[in-house]
Amino acid sequence: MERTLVLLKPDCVERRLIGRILGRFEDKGLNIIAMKLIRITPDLAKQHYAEHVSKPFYPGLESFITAAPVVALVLEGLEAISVVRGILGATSGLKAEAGTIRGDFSSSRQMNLVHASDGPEAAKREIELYFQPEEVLDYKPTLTPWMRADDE
Ligand code: FUP
Repeated sequence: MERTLVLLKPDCVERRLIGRILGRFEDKGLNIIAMKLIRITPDLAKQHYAEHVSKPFYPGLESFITAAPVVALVLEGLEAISVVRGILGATSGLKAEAGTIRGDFSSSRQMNLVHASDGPEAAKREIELYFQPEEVLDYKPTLTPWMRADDE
């Protein structure tokens, strides 16, 4: 099982898309094992986007990500990191395929609605950035035997 950090960004919250986007992850069979509504501070934004801080687009990205609350959550599932990135689609909503979240709901590179970790190291770092260990809940939903075979 893998875990990944997902953010429903300010555009997702402001556009009242939280429920529909969470529904896509639930429909897929991913488990929500942590979740909260928070306001990202400039300091947290710089930590989250450390690799982008020196890039020309960073000031606009920071203004955007701090402009309204976000929903931070941890999703767990088989190959969750790549599965969730697939559900999101390409970074730009203009390039993302129809059927993906960004392909269906976004026409922007910056306002692309959802963030998800891009690999195991990023997932570990980002989950620790947003959640205390006790906020991440270990449980096995009762539907699990109807979502995949025991040996998968
Ligand atoms: P992703 O991994 O899909 O979230 O995308 P990146 O790590 O490449 O980019 C991080 C965020 O920066 C994305 F949400 C979009 C934003 N971005 C811009 O706003 N302008 C750019 O030119 C590139 C990325």
